[in-house]
Amino acid sequence: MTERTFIAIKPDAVQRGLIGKIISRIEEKGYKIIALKMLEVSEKQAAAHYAEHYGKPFYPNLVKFITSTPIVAMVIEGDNAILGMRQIMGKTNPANAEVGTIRGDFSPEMSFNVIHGSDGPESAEREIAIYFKPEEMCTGWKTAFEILKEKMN
Ligand code: IDP
Ligand code: MG
Repeated sequence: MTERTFIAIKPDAVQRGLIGKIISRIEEKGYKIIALKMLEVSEKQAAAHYAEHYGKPFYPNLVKFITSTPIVAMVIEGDNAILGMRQIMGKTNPANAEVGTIRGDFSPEMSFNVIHGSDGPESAEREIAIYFKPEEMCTGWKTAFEILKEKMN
């Protein structure tokens, strides 16, 4: 099933010059980037994004971190893209993330785990709406992968 998921390249990865490498992994997998922008996350956006973690010990630092330096926000579309992106990202704690995943390859630490990805259809819809307007979705084009699949139908 075609899904959309919200992905953010976090401030640590932006500062460490990893934007290109992370985007490459998403493109190489065959997913479609239908929206992309760099932005400074506002306090309001941070609170909405991480509402589920409000009150946890790491919450204040999480908000401080996500609002500290720009992020690169994206909407990614593809077959089972929500779980697929979580697999490409690797486990939340990079120390436990498999080698070959983005977190496993690019970070040793939980607080600097380089990428965010929605964890289910409801959070994807909610998170996309925090960062993007519907008219920001670029949907009127086809990837080479989509064209390839169409030919085989
Ligand atoms: P996820 O990013 O893999 O979905 P969540 O449990 O939703 O993981 O946590 C959101 C973010 O909060 C994590 O990506 C990480 O940056 C941070 N975080 C989660 N748990 C901890 C913790 O125990 N210590 C420090 N930071 C944490
Ligand atoms: Mg999460």
